[in-house]
Formats: sequence, structure tokens, C-alpha cells
Amino acid sequence: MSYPVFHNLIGGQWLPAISGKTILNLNPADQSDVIGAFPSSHAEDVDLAVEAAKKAFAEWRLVPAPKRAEILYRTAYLLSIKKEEFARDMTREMGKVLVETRGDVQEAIDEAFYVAGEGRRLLGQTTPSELPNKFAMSIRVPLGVVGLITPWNFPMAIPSWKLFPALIAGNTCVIKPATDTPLSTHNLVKTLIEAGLPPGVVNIVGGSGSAVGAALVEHPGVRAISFTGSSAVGSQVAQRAAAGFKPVSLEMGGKNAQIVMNDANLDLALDGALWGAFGTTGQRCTATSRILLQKEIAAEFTQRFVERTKKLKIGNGLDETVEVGPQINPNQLETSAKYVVVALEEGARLLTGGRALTSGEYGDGTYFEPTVLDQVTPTMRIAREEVFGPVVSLIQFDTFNQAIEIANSIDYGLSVSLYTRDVNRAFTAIRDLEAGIAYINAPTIGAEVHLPFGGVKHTGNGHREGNGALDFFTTWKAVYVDYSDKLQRAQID
Ligand code: UN1
Repeated sequence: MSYPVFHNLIGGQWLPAISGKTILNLNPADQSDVIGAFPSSHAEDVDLAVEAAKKAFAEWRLVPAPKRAEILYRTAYLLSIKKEEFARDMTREMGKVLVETRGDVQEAIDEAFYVAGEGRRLLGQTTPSELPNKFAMSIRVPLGVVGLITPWNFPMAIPSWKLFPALIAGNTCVIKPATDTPLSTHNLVKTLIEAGLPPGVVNIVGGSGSAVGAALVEHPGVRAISFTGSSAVGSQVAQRAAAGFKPVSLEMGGKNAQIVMNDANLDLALDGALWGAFGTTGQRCTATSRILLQKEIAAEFTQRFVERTKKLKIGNGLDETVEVGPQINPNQLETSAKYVVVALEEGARLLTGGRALTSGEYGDGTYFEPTVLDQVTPTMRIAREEVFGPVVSLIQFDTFNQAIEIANSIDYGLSVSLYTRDVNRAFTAIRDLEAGIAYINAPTIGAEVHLPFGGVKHTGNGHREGNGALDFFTTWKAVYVDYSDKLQRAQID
């Protein structure tokens, strides 16, 4: 079998991992299709990359931000030319359907345009000094070398959410892409280089979280870590980084609810639930994994939802007629299967799906049937733990207040949605739902890049991507300029 071999990017050079080892990137729709061999790196590769990033920082921090922005504008343009090619590469390595991988590349394009605009803002503050003839201001400055650890479910969008704001602010980067989807990061970074990014400003080190991720987090030369992934791993990242007083931005799990009230437009709520639960095969941190139904509409909604779920076309995402692609790998498949068993043991009822598809055209892929469980109660594990697969739970409630209580009763707080025609309830929900993102009459997925992205409770640690990323990737310097020509003592004169 022949397939391309990819290397790390260190100081502008493509180098194999020092160990010489590689990890195969497999197509989840057909595990016999090898996309390429990617480096399996360790701490010594991370050392080289951090060294290169440090060296590049000396010059990159001095490039005027509007000039840095020009590289991002060119990147946006080049990405738009290569959108189809990169979307196809992404479907092949990640599995989600083409309309969605086109959206993923588009999200990186949006992010490039949005962040490039910051090149002419990066606003700080001026404020009066308490002393005469003295000027006071605060300016944003870069952190230095930052470490970026990205997941497989948005293989280009999420790297762009981290790389572009880090770069516009003047930082240099070492990125560790997910081992399941490194090709899209390579495509993105190659585009940045084609757009004029100098060598060493972005470095790629491929490999496992336990080898490369941990080395990045602990490296004394890395000034901050931005991580997207599971809450379990995020907790490890935060604890290890704390030892070095390193700022960490964590974007983690969700157990997102869509609430449907009796007065909702039911057709709209059904469209939203289907897209929210089974889009990206349920593998979004924003995916709808609980649908809370008010009693009067529950039966009709359930029946129509199951009917439509059964009709979803499952298959290879490169086929334009397919609606639901495979899961990313056999582990995720097992997790979905395990949670169905757990749910049934706890008393949930399986309405459709529930199994991995292993025969015929599905035989070589990691497919799981879109799955609907009902008679789920808010305390069951299936109602509280993240599955990250095409498995959704239906939970019934009587009153609006109960719905809010159930929606909030979990450890996560990323995204939540309410379907109603009652404006008073809509605004009450916006106020009371514990989540970083709230939707009215729209599904739990579909955040836009220029709003804050992130969540509360176990979903995050207070930072935001999108509109908020610059606050993470810069630090403040307070500056006082005394033009009185004499010693002036604050708090004393
Ligand atoms: C994620 O699942 O980690 O809001 C990101 C959305 C997408 C981003 C999801 N724009 O669903």
C-alpha cells in the first residue's frame, strides 16, 4: 500500500519525528484507505519547535499588526480558492459530509477575515493620570510562544480559531493537531505560509496527547496553552500548566439541550433537533444531546422525530446525497454503543438506532445508527454525560420552570436552545439558562466566529474563543509617560 508521508514543521523545515515513528491517518468511512503517515513525536521534537518559535518571536512581535493582518487576508483568499479541495481532504480524514466540511473551511475563512480586521484595532485604553503632565495608557502585548492543542471534529475551523488570533497579536505558535485529523492542519498552515507567513512563526508537531500535548503544556518556553477537547483531558492540562503558572484556555464538553415548548413551531423545532443531534454525526461539543419536550407536544414530536431519524441517509460523506457520515474511529463507536447499553439498563427506551453498522457498504467504516432514546429522566447517566456520537435523549417536562431546571441540572454549560413563540419566556430563558451560548428558535449548533464561543461550569475555565480570543492571546502592559520633567510621586504628591 502506498501513501504519502508527512513531517513536522519546525522553523520552516519539514522534518520527521526524531523517533522516526509515524501514526497512520485512516479514513473513517473506509479504514483500509490510508490518507498518510504522520509523525509520532515526543518531547525532543517539542523542544526543537519551541526553540524555533522563540527565535521567530524576536522578529514577528515587531511586525506591525496591520502587516500581520495582510497575511491573514491573503490566507482567507487562498482558502476560498482551495475550499473544495480542502473540504474533500477533510471529509476523507474526518468523515463528516461535504456540506459540513465546506462549512468548516468557510469557518476558517470567516475567522481570517474577522481577525485580520483586528490588525487595525487591537485596542487598548488611555485614562487620566492622577498627576499633572503625566499620560497613562494600557497596551496589548503578545505572550510569546503559545501552545495550541486541537481536536478532530473541526479539523480546520478550530485550529484557525486559535492560530489566527494568536498570530495577529504577535505570538508565535506550536500546534499539535489531533492524531485523527492532522491533514487539515497541514493544509491550513501551508496556506498561511503561501500567504507569506515567515518561517518558525507557526510550527506543527504531530503525535499523541500524552507525548506531545503533555510536553507542550510543561515546556518552560511555552507561555500559554489553548486547548479544545474533553473535560477529562482539559482537567489534566490545567493542573499540569498550573505548576508553571501558565494561562490555559479550555474549551471542553457539552450536554446541550433543546427545549421545545407547547407553543413552538413544531416543524421548525423538528428541523432544528435533527440538525442539532445528527449533524456532524453528533460529534460537536455543541451537539444537541437532550431534547426536552413539554408534555402536550411530546407524543407528536417524538413520533415525527423518530420517523425522520429513520430516513436519514448514512454513508460516506463524499457522496453528496449522504446526510450522516461515520464516527471518527472505533473508540468513539464503542462509546456510543456503551452509552446505549447504560441508558437501557437505567430504564430508557430505544426508539430507533442503537447499533454500529458493520455489514455491506458499512463494513470497512466506523458507522453508528442515529439513535433516539426516550423515557429518559434527568438523573440518568445518559442525560448527564457527554456521548459525542449520534445518540439523543428525549426528556419530558410539565412547566417552563421545570425545563430550565432540567436544562441547568448538568455539569456542562456550553450551548442551549429554546423553541417558543412567547417572547417573555424567551427572554426569561436567555437570562436563566446556564450556558455560554443560548439560541431562540434555532438549534444548539451553528455559532458564528465573531461572537464569544465557550461555556460555563465544566465546559470551560472562563475564557472565550471568537470574540474573546484576543483577551487570551495578549497580556496588558500599563504605561505611564511623565512629561512634567520632575519627580512626581503617585499617592503622595
Ligand atoms: C465544536 O463542536 O467544538 O457552533 C465547535 C458550532 C460550530 C463550532 C463547533 N460553529 O456548532
